[in-house]
Amino acid sequence: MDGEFTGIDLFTWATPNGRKVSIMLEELELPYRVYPIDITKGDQLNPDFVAFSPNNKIPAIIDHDTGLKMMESGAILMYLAHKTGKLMASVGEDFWRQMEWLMFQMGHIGPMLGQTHHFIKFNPGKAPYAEERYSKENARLYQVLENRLQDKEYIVDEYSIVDIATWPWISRYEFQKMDLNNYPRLKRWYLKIADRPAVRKGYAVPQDIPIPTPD
Ligand SMILES: N[C@@H](CCC(=O)N[C@@H](CS)C(=O)NCC(=O)O)C(=O)O
Repeated sequence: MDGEFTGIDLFTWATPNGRKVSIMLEELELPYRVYPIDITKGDQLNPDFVAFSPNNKIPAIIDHDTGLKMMESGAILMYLAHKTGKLMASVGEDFWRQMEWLMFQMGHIGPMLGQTHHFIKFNPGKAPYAEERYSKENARLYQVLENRLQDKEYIVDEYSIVDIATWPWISRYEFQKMDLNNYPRLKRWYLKIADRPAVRKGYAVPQDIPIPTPD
């Protein structure tokens, strides 16, 4: 049973941060088991989960191969890339460029777009100042990515953990009331990644919801 399984246990929900890790596991073709943590019902506060995810958020993993238990999606992506030697450059300029854009995702794209979801999608009309602030910031961040993709297929040249970390947040463009047609390079990047079989499989964890497709 547990003693024989040497893959990864993934504790997740159908959100951008959760999908980063299921997409990564699909890309790497690592064996994994899914444990849905329903954050709408408070599963993330269960002490058994908080024991290895002390910020009580998904995603988190347990690697039965190494015994490592870990929270924070960016750290998990780096761990899995390091474990397999895939989807992250080895130390050198490309590696640091990937770290730069991974930190940009973790520090800006995730937290700011998360606030857009909170105020614009789930609580419209309650806080006009916050709606204006986060929709402007959302558009500004889309433009940063649009500029970055001007002469690049992926955010840091090769497809990497940076794209995997960023893509699920852009897949929520409808929640953010953003029109991808105003960002043609970002739209091209989005559609190209959406077409990857591993992305389609990882997106469907833990619930099979269709990937949004812009007109
Ligand atoms: N920086 C964390 C953020 C994780 C996060 O915000 N997870 C959300 C879902 S996307 C969550 O678990 N929310 C539950 C809660 O806030 O109680 C990461 O990237 O893993």
